[in-house]
Amino acid sequence: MASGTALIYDEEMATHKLLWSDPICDIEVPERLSSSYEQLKSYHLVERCVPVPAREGSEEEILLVHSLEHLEVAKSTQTMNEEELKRVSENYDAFFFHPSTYHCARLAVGATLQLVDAVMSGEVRNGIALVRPPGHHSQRNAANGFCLFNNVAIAAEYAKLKYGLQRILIVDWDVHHGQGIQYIFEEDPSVLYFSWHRYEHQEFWPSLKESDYDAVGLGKGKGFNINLPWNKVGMGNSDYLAAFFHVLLPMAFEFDPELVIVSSGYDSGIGDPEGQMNATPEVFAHLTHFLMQLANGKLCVILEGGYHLKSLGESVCMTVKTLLGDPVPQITGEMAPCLSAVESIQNVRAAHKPYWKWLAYEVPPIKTATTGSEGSEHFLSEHVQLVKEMDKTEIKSLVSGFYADLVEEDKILLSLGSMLAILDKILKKEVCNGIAASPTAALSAAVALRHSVLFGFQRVLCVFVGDMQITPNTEDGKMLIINICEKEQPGKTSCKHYISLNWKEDAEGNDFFSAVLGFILPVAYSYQPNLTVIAVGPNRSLGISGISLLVALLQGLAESRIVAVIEDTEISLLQSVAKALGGASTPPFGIYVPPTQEKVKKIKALRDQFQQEWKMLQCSVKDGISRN
Ligand code: Q9C
Ligand code: ZN
Repeated sequence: MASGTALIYDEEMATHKLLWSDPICDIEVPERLSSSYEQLKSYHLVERCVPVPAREGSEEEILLVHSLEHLEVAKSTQTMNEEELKRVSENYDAFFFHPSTYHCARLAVGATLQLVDAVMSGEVRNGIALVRPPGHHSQRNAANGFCLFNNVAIAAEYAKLKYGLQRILIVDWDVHHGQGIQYIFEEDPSVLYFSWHRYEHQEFWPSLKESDYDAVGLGKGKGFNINLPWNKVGMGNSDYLAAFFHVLLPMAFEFDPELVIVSSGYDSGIGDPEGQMNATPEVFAHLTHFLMQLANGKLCVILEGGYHLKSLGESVCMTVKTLLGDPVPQITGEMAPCLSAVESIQNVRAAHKPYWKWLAYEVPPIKTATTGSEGSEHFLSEHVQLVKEMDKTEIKSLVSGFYADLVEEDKILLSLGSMLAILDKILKKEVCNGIAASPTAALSAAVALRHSVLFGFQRVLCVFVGDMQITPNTEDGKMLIINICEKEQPGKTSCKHYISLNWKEDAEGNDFFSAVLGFILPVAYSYQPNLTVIAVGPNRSLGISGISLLVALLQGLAESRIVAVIEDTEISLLQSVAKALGGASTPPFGIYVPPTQEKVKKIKALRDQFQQEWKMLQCSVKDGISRN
């Protein structure tokens, strides 16, 4: 195995600096580079590394990731005066140009590629490149967040091209989200991108929705983008270690990269004014040590952010010492992750469950999804995950078409949004089931049915209790509706895929068993749905225990995928259904009351009517009906 650690440093890259006053950019100073290097010297680490010279990245290399237009704009700034530089800089979010910026940024790209070459050729085992400007925010056509060219993204493309690599892992431990890297590799399954970042529920820069845990990649790249948002400041050593243990490392080992590149920002370390985190420099020794176990040790560390000079320097030294193979220092602090960190970890694991084998069996069951909408406070528990609300335009676009004209009020639109957000979690298999309160259960159920069929489900079962004011068309067989209501609704006749079951639960006790077991379940099992929608509208003819029993038993179907939609006035019903979805046993029914003669007849009549079509209804041998 190759040995040695490369160190790439060129003081030229300290010439890029801010020429005017700008409180946003003034932390990205040349001393970040020079003082880190001095710190390495003082620990006698420089002399233990293999010096590798930087070079300018070629235009062709930059174009692996960036547009020609972006390259040309950057190139044109070399000869500009201060005023012109300032004007161009204002076109971007948090970037400044200096006449030497273009040259420095090309050196930063070239230094990164030199490191990739040194590691891939086996000249060294691993290494670090100290570069400025940093890269991970920069995008195909834009500078952003102190970054001009995306050094690490270019390095990954370069490694794929030059060494034919098929799996590269990028670990971005900078405290900011490297959205630039995410955008570049979003659809690329050959690059697994992991980033943790200060997020604070989208309050923290760059404040993007796509920095949240549910951005898992697109198309073929689904599952290969991992975002771990920190929703509180003050994350420390144990939070970072927990993130590695429970999110990154298992995925990394399953991915089995051929090369690991670190977007190594140290603004995630203690003392940094941007990050406001608490992790000490030693944690970077541990993180480095973990990553050295992958890709046969081929590890390239590329500097990104880090704005507290002392903390930055110490952390760089910890990283380099570990790359050199020195003993890993003891980690300090109480070894317990904070609640907010565990929540984030749980969310990203659930979001990635469909894509990673190790997670398929590992994820603690988040069984039920709901939104924070009205009523939901009554059934929150540890097994219930709160789903983010959608914004109105998003909901409108999803509801558009058939039912849009029925949505007059904002309240209704929002409740549909909640239901769709929950349904989405179920369809993505992030949760097993969900519960939504709705002012219009029939409309919500109709939208849920249509959405699931559009998603691609071939058979969706809907059990609707109460008056169903809207009845979707069930002719194509992709839906089967069983409407349990007191009286047959005028103008609606039962057919194979729409069955009206007129049933009024007995006031004394519970005779609903006979209908559930004698009719509903046999029909449902004959149908073999991919999803069950259970909805309760106005004038329900069943009690809470009857509906809970239904919910409990219908979990035997559709891999237990159920979405429950319940009128928002029914707080105790909501609570009871949420319990049943969580797996609690059904509440007691009281004294057993046998069904009346009339009801027995009704079930029998329905069985006779439908047992040709739904064969699990058969319970007597007559008329030659059987399996074939
Ligand atoms: N209100 C890196 O660490 N902050 N870049 C912008 C705008 C920009 C950080 C705040 C932070 C950029 C490489
Ligand atoms: Zn940063």
